[in-house]
Amino acid sequence: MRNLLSILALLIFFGCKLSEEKPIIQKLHTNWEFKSDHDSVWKSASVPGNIFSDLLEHKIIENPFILNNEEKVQWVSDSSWVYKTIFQLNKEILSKKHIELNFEGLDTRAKIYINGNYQLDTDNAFRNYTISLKDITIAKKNELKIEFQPANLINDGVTPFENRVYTRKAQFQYGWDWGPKLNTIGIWKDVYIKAYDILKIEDVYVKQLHLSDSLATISADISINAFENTQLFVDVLINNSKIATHSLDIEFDKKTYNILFGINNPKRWWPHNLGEPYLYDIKFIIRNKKEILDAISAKKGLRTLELISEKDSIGESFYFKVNDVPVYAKGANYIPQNSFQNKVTDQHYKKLLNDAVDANMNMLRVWGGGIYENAIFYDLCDEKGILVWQDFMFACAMYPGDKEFLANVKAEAKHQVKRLRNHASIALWAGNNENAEGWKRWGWQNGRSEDEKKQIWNDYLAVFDTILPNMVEEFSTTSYWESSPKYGRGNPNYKTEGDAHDWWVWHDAYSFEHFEQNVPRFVSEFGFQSFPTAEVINYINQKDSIDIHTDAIKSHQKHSRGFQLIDEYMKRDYLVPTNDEDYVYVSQLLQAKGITMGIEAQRRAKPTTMGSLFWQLNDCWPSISWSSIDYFGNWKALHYKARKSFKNILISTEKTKYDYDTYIINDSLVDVKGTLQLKIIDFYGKEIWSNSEEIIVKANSSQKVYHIPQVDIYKAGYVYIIEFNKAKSFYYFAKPKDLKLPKGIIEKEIKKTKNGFSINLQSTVLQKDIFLSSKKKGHFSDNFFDLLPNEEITIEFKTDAKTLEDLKIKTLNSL
Ligand code: BMA
Repeated sequence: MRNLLSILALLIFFGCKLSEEKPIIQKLHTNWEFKSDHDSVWKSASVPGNIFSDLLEHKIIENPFILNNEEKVQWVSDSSWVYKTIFQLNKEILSKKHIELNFEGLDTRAKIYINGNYQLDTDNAFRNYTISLKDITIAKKNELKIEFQPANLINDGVTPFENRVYTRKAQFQYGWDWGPKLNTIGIWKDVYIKAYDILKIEDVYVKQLHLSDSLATISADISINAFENTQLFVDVLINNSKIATHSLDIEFDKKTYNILFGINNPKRWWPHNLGEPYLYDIKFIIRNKKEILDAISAKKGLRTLELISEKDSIGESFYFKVNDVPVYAKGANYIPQNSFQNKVTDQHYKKLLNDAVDANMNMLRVWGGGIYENAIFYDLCDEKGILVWQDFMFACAMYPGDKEFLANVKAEAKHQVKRLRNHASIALWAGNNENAEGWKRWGWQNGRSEDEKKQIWNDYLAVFDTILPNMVEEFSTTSYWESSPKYGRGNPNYKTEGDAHDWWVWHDAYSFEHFEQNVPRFVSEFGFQSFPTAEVINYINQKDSIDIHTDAIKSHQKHSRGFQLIDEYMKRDYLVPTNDEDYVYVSQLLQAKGITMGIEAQRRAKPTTMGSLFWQLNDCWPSISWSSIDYFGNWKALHYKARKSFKNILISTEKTKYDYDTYIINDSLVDVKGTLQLKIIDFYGKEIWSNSEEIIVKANSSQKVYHIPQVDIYKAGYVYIIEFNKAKSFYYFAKPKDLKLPKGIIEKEIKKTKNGFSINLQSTVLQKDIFLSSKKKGHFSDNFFDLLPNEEITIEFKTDAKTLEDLKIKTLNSL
């Protein structure tokens, strides 16, 4: 029906009868079977998918995400596997002059056979492969067979590195400090037939040549693969209206045709916290007088965007300029959402990226040990106005530099840069994660000869200083950054130049206060772990109640000092609970406290500092990790508190030598006027001191707006409340463990609403870090918040549940 309607619309549009002759696409996702290479029995398989999912489906392995099962399934990655399917080509396809078979992603080293005849070897999960079926006799029924080598294939590479670096696939699957070792093989992306007669469009590059308020000049490079010389037309449509028709002299072979057009009074694309992320729908239809031969469209956001990295009085800047405005980047590092990519649904992408926007994040870094993400990820980032810092997929290692490897990397980079270049959200291509820091600082050079070291560094430069920047330059207009971070924290310049990974806290066990004393220019990683919510813990253990001392939980903590560090830091700031449920709650508060201290110190340092991306947004399996959202999508305390610290208008107070200094950080692009209201109260609501002042906070700035001296006040029992327009902040003068929080009842009233429940809370005393929880699946509009004495607060709980009898309320007061 929809097809019919669009054909009808086109008929009306062209005012003549145009039939559609676009290439025919037939997905090959059915009839798949698999077996290990030494087995004789074939079993049904899902495509796209991977070997673990298929084995799990047939109950040959146990769920590796629960208990200690991960270790039981390691044999899977040591085996060779074969997949096959029988496919039929219908008459229409068979009648076409050109028939090709496309693989969007094979993981990884495989041999492809059609009807028993060898076709192709593959060795890069990040590239696509095409086989022309033109010269192969294609019967109506055909067998496609793919033989995969073991995922853990030991490579006989010339340089002695970790095994993973020799195979171009997701590196985290070999095990990471937040992820299991579940190294997959399989057909992980679409497989399809494409059939056509005269031509197909390969690609369109919609390039913005010039952008002003009155005009955008756009150039479109349309790559066409044609099989005859012919005269055709291209119609250009913007937001479904035809703006131009050009004639094209199409020549045999792969060629690129350039079309220029303009958009008057263009609307710009903005990160969502600064404006509307407006997208133009731009479509190109290639046709002759009778029929449409192919069409391609792109959603295009018009904006200027560049990384500004230039020498200044401090060292070297690192910030992003969007539409000529320096933009403070707020967000997190993103890792793959599952060890098994086939389990990640569109819904997962939508939810996670909504969660990022809800937490006022305007940038995500797609970290280099994962994957180049699916199209939907970038489409949603475009739509939602989230900037993407895109790493190439290289992390924490030195990589080979032989000819074959370099050619493979070059093809991968070309493919990925071209694939993502139309996205308004792409802000940066970065070469790798911590490879340079590791080489210079982590002892990787130990025990190697001078020649060997020279060779390894030259190989590094070949990839990250030559091939990757060249590919980015040749195929896009995006900025390139060689390695994140620019300097390791052993180098004194780490604070004054480029981006930094601030792991003094956590890895080096420095206090959270170190975030305030040492603020780099752009913090592209800093993080702290916490336990996930009860749902995840109970799933790992397959139990009904929280137990964090099981072997299963231990096997889901991948950082060797993880538990010890959480405990050590908790002792510094909190009273350490003895029961597991409370411990989990405080671990989340601890993580949120540390990371928001970092975010706020970094934002106060604007414009010297221009970015805060914490480590890490999400999890790839149920685990104890640095994430702010757990494997099941539940927000930890950090996500709720980061949402406040990332607001466009933030009030933030810092203790200095003699004072408490209050700043207002205004990320919006207008000056903001208002009344600054300040008061200190005790935990029973008695006012100790108050003041107010009219102020103006400059656009896009961080401004010190008030200070009070450190007079002798009752630090354990007072809270400092600062309000400015709708913004509000609470500052405590003592560490949580030293606060004298009163015991007091929280009155609650629960009402059923259309989308769940509304929960009304009040108390006669200050209640710190109220945590609402229920076993019912749902989302609280706020959580881990403070409630002031005699104030009312209403929280919405969005859920499909019909009742809410098990609502639990925890506070720091009640521990
Ligand atoms: C950073 C990342 C990851 C790692 C994380 C936590 O350095 O780049 O490699 O998982 O730290 O240790």
